Amino acid sequence: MDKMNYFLPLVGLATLNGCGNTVKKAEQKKPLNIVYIMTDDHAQQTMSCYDKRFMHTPNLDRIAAEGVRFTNSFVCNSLSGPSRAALLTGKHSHKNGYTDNSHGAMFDGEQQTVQQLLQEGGYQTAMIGKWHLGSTPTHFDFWTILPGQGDYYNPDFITPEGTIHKEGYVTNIITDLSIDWLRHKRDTAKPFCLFVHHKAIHRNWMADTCDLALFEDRNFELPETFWDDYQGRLAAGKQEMNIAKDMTLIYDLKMLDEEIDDHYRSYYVRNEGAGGTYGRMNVAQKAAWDKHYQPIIDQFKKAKPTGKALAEWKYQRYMRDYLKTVKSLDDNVGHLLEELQQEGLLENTVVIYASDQGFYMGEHGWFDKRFMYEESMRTPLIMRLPEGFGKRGDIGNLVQNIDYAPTFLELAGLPVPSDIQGVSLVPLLKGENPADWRKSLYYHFYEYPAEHSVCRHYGVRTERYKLMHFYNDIDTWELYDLQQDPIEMHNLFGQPGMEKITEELKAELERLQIFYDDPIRNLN
Ligand code: SGN
Ligand code: CA
Repeated sequence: MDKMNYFLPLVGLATLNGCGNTVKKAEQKKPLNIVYIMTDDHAQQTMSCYDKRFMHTPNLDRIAAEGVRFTNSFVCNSLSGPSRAALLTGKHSHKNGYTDNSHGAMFDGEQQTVQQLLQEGGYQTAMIGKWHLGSTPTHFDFWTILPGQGDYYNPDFITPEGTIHKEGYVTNIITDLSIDWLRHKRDTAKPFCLFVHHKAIHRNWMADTCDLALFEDRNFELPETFWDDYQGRLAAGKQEMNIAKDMTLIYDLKMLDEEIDDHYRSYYVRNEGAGGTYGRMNVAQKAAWDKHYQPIIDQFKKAKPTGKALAEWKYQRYMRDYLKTVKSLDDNVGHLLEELQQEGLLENTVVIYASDQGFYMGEHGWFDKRFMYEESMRTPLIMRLPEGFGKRGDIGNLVQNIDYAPTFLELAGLPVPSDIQGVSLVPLLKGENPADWRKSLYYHFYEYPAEHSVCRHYGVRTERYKLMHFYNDIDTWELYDLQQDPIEMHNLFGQPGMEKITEELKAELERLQIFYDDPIRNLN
């Protein structure tokens, strides 16, 4: 690809040539910057540019309106660390070595990464926010990261100089740190790639105190699959991420009371170390929190819902807390866009917004992610594009998070090494429709046995079908026709009439496993 295609002309600049004549630097181009904003567990159902049912997200919508919205954007392994490793390497989990979040997992930062290639190509690189890869970040000129999952309130951050503590709400702080880096810390002579990685909207969905009152008057319709009984889907029935059964009253839903039982209570109330999500708040924050939640706790104790009523009550509380947390995120994305605009950076910066994976907002009765089913294999992906990129509106091609690294490299005018497994999205951003674009995606989830008990599985997704194989302590296959059954309730595997498509999809799955060189394959 000709790198000059993606660089913007520097207008009106004049210089002296070797003979002392003034020449217009018509050929000189201004390199593109990249701002990659990633949230955690952000369901595209709760972005109004994707889905208008729940809330309005004007700032996220602005990114899509001034650029593109990918309507078929997926991850390769729906979990934080693996998704981040895929982002940084452009490779599937088995190739970058980071297959799950299990305790002690360490990303090998010595391997080839996109930030390393950008840095070697003259870019400044910065990483701010959730890192979640165990090891110390490599090849960033600047980094300030949350330890592990980080905290919503008064978070600590790890920096090359040691751990620092910040008072306040994490989404505001990550935005402030990013703006501070843009304004004061970067070398303005160089192009940059800034990774802004939010903690929000991760469990336990804690909003900023200023947003607590939002959505309290709303009653959300239950998703049509809320009461799913998982018939014909063994692995789906074994999970432990069910709102009715597994969502906790204190830790998840903030019903802090002596009479309420919750084995996760200490994760909420302890006041030292990471994770005491309520316990680590300061006096003013706790006062605002209690003022909001105490009347809800009182009401809950009075009503004492049980059975189906309790499940529905939990769903409403979950939705409200989650959406409040998104509100702050959307506001902060707005602040960052404003900053880029005011600094005159928007004209040569590509702003990308994605999540580390999708999330269940009650579909199949669930919260969390992990499964290759649509809600969690999908991830939002929108990009604000400067002039010079022809495409606006929707892009429907099948894309995956392994494609981000090669996209960044091509935006920077740098070559894409042949061992990168993803494909640059730049041709799509230019409005091209490459005839040889991929027709299927590969997925592999490994973290089992583990929290939420989602069995290991791999699979293939084409535009119309999905074939999944759950393996390890079970051996089951699932097949969906996404055109007929977009909510994936009818497992067609083994049904009469499905023989031919099953055979084709199995062949395609094997082709992908060989193509991507996954050592775990052919498990029949
Ligand atoms: C934590 C959460 C889980 C979540 C994982 C992975 N439990 O362990 O609910 O699935 O993170 O999430 S909690 O009790 O600590 O909230 S990921 O996005 O980081 O992969
Ligand atoms: Ca996540």
